[in-house]
Amino acid sequence: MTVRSGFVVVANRLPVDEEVTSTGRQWRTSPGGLVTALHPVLAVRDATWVGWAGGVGGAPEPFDLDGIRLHPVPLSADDIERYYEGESNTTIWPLYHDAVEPPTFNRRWSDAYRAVNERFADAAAEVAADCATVWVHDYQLQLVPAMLRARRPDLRIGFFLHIPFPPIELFMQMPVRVEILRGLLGADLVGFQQKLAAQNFVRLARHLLGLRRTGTTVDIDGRTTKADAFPISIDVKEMEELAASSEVQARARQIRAELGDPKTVILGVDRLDYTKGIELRLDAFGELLEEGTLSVPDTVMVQVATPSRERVEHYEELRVRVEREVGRINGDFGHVGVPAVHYLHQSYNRSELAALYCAADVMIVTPLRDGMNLVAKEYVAARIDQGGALVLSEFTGAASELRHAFLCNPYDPDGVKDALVRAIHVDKAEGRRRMRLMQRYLRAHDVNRWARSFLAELGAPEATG
Ligand code: ADQ
Repeated sequence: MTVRSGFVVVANRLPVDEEVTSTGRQWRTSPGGLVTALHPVLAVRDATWVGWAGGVGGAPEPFDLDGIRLHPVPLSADDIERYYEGESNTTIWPLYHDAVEPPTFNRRWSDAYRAVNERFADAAAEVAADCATVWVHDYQLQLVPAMLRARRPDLRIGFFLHIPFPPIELFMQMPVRVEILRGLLGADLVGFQQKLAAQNFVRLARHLLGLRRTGTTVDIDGRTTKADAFPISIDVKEMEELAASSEVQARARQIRAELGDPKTVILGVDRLDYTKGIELRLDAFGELLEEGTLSVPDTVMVQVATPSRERVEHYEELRVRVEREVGRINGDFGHVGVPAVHYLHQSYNRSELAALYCAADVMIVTPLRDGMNLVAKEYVAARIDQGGALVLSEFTGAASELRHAFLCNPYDPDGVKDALVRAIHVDKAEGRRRMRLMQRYLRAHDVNRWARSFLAELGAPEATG
């Protein structure tokens, strides 16, 4: 019999990975991401998480892990290709990120997107108790709120978009624009990373559907949908504790030693994604070496690029371009045993990431567009010594909050170079002042506050237990 919950999270991915061991298969919680963000609110509620468990074809039976009930939704090979790699990551992802790569529109992908969204809505409708709160996440599931409301009008439905929401003129390119907008309007509350995105959304509701709005509330079908900004954050305390541990501090020293104890270590950490501006930062670094403003081995750069969406064409092409550029810079400016750029196409655990953050004098985060960017926040939280400096693109959600970073326009190469040089040479006291102010802000705006404020606004009952 299906166990029904008063609180349901719906996201494309379940927060677990399947591990094959000598004794068989077992599940373990996957680190980072949404699960870290939601754990505090999930742990105290009787919660079910609906999502894809990874893998192709049939889904495992629902199971419990670390106090959360997991309800897997199956995806076939065709679904993965059309709903996930196609509509989600080749149509919606680039379009919502200012079309920095041209989106591709394909009717078969839209059909698969609709069918998979139906499947998620069915699963959520099945596991939600009477009058439960359901929190749907992200761009892969924008049709779910309306589909779920049609099945279960008793539910409180929230939706949070982790990526930017585009201006009207870009959104209007979507062939299925009315359906997507109606899908989102099925929620009682639609949350965005930034105020501007919430405004784009309510303006669009008026423009495309002629709906009446008051402030950021839209009237639809005799009820209302509210849109607002809820900037996501990180578990600040966890990062501070990790950074303070003797293992991480020792590893940070070791990393610097392995890099040849340079004066300046510049660090980039991203998913290998064309929105993250990895190429433009390599170009900026390359030009500074070329001009002699910086030199190896005094200054070295470490670029960690987590493998991502490797079957999507734009991503394959990006990898080739980035690796070619790293090779060129190292060929021109590296020395025997001392490359200018240490490029790591790998995933790391939280401790290694924290050690990298602690080892870096300058963190460089230059997306062309980014909903928030948690790496920037993690770096600031990790600098418990108040050392280091952050170069941050104005086109990230984080830039609205981390005002004491060295902000730059990623479309202006000289501006990026200038911000990097200023960050490298910042006076120690001034650097500490900036770091302290950003840390104070982050401590007051951590992920727990994000989740609680969204749920409070949604009118979810207070958790007990
Ligand atoms: P992402 O585009 O994935 O997230 P980001 O916010 O930077 O981007 O989050 C990346 C996460 O992955 C961070 O927690 C980081 O520590 C981790 N990570 C990065 N590289 C790693 C590596 N090599 N090994 C291990 N972990 C690594 C989307 C949106 C963002 C939004 C988030 C959350 O695109 O704008 O901030 O969701 O809403």
